[in-house]
Amino acid sequence: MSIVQFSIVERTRKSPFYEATIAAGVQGFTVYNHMMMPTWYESGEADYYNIVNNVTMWDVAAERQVEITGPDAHKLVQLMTPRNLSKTKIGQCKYIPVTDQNGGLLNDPVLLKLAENHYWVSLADSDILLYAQGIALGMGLDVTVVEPDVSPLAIQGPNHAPVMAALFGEEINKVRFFRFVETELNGIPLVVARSGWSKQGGFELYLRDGSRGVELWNLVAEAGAPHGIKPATPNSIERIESGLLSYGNDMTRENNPFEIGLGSYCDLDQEADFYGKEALKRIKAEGIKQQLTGLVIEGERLPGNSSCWPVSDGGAPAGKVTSATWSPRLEKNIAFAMLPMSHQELGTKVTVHTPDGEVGATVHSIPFVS
Ligand code: THG
Repeated sequence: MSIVQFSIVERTRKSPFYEATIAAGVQGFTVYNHMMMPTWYESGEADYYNIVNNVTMWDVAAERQVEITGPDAHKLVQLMTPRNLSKTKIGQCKYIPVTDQNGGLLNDPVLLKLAENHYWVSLADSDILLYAQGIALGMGLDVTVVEPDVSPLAIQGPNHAPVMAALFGEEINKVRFFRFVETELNGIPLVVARSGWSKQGGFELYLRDGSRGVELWNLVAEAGAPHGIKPATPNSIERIESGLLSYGNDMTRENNPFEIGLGSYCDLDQEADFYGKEALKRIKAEGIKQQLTGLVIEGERLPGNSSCWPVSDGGAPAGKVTSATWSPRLEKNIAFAMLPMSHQELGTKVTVHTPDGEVGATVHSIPFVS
């Protein structure tokens, strides 16, 4: 039992749903975008079963938004990502790798287009507000870059539809994947998108008035109660099984989009300019040296959700594990690992150096469960 304590003071912010999550029995937090984010309720595995078997509600307010408005808003957003945004429609979400001048990944957010020259960039954990503001200042762009009072609450799981219908009416379930509508609930202003960081289906409710967080949480909990809704969080078991990547774990500034399987989101031939265009063209021409792949790790159930273990082959270093978990559905230890191109073939055998000793592992495709 560790006796280390983290001091949480004002600069580590609390979510508008914070009090509600405490009342709901949250047991763990992480810090994400300078905000406390819940990480588990009953246990990682019990939460996982609630997500994959029924329906859950998640405080993901820490997925903070960068709001970009003004005549040059589109230009600024496009400068930040290799994804081609020229055909993005109002009411559409897009998953956008954000790259620097070297093609290094700075974040992997979801972009929402609210109007012409009005965007939200829904962040993973890194300081993109300052990056966007820096580009705007340096380039003399006519934009406003702010963090708005917007906090997502996710409803995830196969049984999400009746909960959504109870809240918003049947029509809401016609919203397509990665599309959103602007609406309200008892006068609480919301953006409602079919999206979320699981592959179990569901929506995200972007709360546009932080003073009404507990009220929104309670409305969802009440509407969900007859359907057995449970509080949960972004869950590492579900997301590793499903192949969803975590910025800061499975990718950092040291990685380019091709290495982590996001090459299909990069249009290097588009007319528009973006940071990293020349670097990514060079990287693509030269070919990548390593790639994120799946691993099935032998032996007993691994302790907790761990990562960053060295990988070797015949005594020589051969990359590292970036995320690992026990998979209840496969009854195996599964992981993502950054391995050299020489070790990408499915079925390749390697050795993983866990804190409990060396174990064998086999290269596997991502996702593990689909
Ligand atoms: N929702 C919102 N903000 C977020 C996340 C989210 N910010 C942080 C983090 N998650 C960003 N990362 C991801 C990674 C994957 C997806 C969404 C956000 C995702 N990908 C789909 C997939 O892999 O199937 C589809 C992407 C596409 O085809 O465009 O959903 O979850 N608000």
